[in-house]
Amino acid sequence: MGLFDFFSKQKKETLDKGLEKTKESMFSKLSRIVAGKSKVDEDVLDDLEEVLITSDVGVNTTLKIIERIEDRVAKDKYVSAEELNTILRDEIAQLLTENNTGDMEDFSLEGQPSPYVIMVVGVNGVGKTTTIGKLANQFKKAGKSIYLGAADTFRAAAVEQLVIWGERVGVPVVKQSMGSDPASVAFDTLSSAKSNNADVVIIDTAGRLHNKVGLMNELTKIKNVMNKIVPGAPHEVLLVLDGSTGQNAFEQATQFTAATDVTALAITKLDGTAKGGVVIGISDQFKIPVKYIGLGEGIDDLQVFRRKEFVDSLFGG
Ligand SMILES: Nc1nc2c(ncn2[C@@H]2O[C@H](COP(=O)(O)OP(=O)(O)OP(=O)(O)O)[C@@H](O)[C@H]2O)c(=O)[nH]1
Ligand SMILES: [Mg+2]
Repeated sequence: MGLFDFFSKQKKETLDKGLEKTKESMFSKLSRIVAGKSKVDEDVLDDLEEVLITSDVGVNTTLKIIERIEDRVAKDKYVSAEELNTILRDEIAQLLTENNTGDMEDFSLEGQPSPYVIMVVGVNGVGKTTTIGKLANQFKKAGKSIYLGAADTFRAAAVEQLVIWGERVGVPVVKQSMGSDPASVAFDTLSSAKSNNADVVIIDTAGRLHNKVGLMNELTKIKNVMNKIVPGAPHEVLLVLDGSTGQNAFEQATQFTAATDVTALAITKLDGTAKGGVVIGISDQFKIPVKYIGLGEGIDDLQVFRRKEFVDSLFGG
């Protein structure tokens, strides 16, 4: 087995293991609804609707999927119950593509401006800092030079946590004292990155969500400062959502997309939850690409989202 095969096998294992709970839950429910049935009929579709909703796909997206399957059943006249899994997989993969959540590019940053600036946002505890550490690790492995900016100045521990990740990955972290202006930290980080010809900058932000106006003002201020140093920055506003919170993640996405222009999503903590269906629903409701998924606390437990791999892993390849 070549090195490449070894790594792709390892990645598949991480994905399968991470999605295990969602898969088990969905799979067993699906098996139950088709058990003893020969074809996909109204009853099966009613049950399927319930399965998708209880798997946190969300009501709107579930109805969309059911409608598509209904159309397909109507067209094909007879669809056997065994085919349900395949059809479901096709329709979900198709839906993800239509929602801009296709296969995301890797960490090569081809054709991207340099430094490529990523601002990471999201409420407390969703996994922002951890995701930044994991991302920095992957960019570094891809041969990129990186600067991290500790613009979550709200808690001393937040700065400390990013510094620890910086040491672990071996990348510089720009910081100021606790309570300092986040925009000023962003300024310093981009300035250092620019004068050192860095390829990537990732900025951590505080997850406070007192109110939409306050959040919007703060994020706008950080963005304006970035744009002054690196025109066009931030190139990516990455919203981190905790997948294990299910419907709550939808709520957070609503609030953040109203406060700022979110360009990409990272959905974390898919391991240890049966709510992995949120990835499908959130992609469909917000039409923002799901770029990364978090599958554990370890440094290698972050993957670039690939729709086919995801769907295959969820429904058994
Ligand atoms: N199981 C699992 N845990 C994760 C994942 N991502 C993050 N965590 C854990 O979630 C907890 C919170 O992560 P942080 O990265 O500190 O979250 P944060 O958004 O930076 O939080 P604040 O700085 O408080 O706003 C930590 O214990 C992480 O190890 C994941 O994909 N899977
Ligand atoms: Mg943090």
